[in-house]
Amino acid sequence: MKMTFRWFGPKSDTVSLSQIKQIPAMTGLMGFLDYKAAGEVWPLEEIGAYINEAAASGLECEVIESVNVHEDIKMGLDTRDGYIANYIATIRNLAKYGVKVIVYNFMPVFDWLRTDLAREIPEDGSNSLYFDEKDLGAMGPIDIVKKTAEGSKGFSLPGWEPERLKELESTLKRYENISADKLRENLKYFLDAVTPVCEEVGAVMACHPDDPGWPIFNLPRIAHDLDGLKKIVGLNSSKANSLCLCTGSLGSNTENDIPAIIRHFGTQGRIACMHIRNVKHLGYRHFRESSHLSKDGDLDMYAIVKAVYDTCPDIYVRPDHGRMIWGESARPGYGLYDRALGACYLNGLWEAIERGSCSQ
Ligand SMILES: [Mn+2]
Repeated sequence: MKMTFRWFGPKSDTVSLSQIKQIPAMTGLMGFLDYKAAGEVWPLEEIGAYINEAAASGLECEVIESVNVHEDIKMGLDTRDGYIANYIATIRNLAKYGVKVIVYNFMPVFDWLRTDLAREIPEDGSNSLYFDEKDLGAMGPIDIVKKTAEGSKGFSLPGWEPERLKELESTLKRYENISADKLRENLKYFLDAVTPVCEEVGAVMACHPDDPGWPIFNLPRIAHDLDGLKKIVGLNSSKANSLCLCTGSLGSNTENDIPAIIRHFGTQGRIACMHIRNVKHLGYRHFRESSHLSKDGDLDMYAIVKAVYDTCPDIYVRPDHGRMIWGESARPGYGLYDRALGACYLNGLWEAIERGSCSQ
């Protein structure tokens, strides 16, 4: 288990590389260039600047998280080949700097969604990301973008700023004719094109699950349970068609048995990396993110780490979203303190499992 940390780069992260390096046993980053739009080629110089800066602080960067797939690829439009060519150029550029895992998602229209980015946890006064489907009411994505423009607290759709409202409307319209099977077909087309290049340069693609872990706004979603992930792995037999299992995303859905999912794909060598965090279920499609500790949430973190230890011990992991604690101001979910606590806790579980296994 290689412990890593997400870092948004010098211009947009409140956390410094020296702080990350001081977290015990932190070996590297899961890199994130958040200013790159989906479909762009990432130039060598920009990749090099980020990775060299990490290396100067003693941190590796063998995982990159934010090479987003252009919507035209997900929708299977004629224009997709150009965007796939750009994606391949980016894969080649990343590999030149030693990147081995590229995390992507295939969620239509938007990325993750929450209904409150800073919901206070009554027990201790900290706050965390929160979702309650009831808060959405009859609102769809368009209403949320409008609300964001009005400055309403809580709602935002990452990647869909109010000035892109027109584009959002036409994209949503196009998805009315795209079923889950069609979306999978489009993913297969993408994977068939990029995995040979990944094999050539020694990298893998790692699909991140839907978040929250069920379909929303009547859009097709294909990556939120064991069955869906099995179908994705089955689309292309290359080991470069891999997964980034996110315990918080999958864990938002109470139906998912996360340790069983890890064991299933871990034994097949199809997990490249993981985001590990805990969630507290508050009701039907209603949850908040908790500290990483098992007893603070509803996921069994011991069983999760044990499944990694038993089936895929060499993967990259990172503590995922943390709560906002100790008065820190940072990007929601991405403060220093609670994620550092999470990394220490996960490493502690690992040490206990490892030592326990040796003495048997
Ligand atoms: Mn995640």
